[in-house]
Amino acid sequence: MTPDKILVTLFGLAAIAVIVWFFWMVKKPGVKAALSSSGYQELMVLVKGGYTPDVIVVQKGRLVRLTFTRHESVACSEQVLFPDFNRSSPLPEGEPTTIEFTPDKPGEYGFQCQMGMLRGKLIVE
Ligand SMILES: [Cu+2]
Repeated sequence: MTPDKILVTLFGLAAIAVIVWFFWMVKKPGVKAALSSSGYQELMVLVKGGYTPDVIVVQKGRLVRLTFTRHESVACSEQVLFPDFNRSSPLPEGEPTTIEFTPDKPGEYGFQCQMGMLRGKLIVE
């Protein structure tokens, strides 16, 4: 191999390493819900091909109020479920829909569409 071929190969391997690191090793930090003046932890979630943000960070022991707005008509996302908190709600297209609950234990809890294809994570600190 000529030096420039070796260089290209090394560069390629480095690029692969970076891609692997970026997609599998980096933990998404998540978006913290904002504390409102009335003591709620509030966050807006956009529903379109997934949940944005899909990692939500809240504090335990305070009421959480998540407002989902669905900007698509595909059936997949027409419901959102929080199985660990016994909450679910239909999400009519274009209508902000609020889900409220109070997490009392720290941990990671999933939320999803009714088929489990769209997924998000709630981190309770
Ligand atoms: Cu779905």
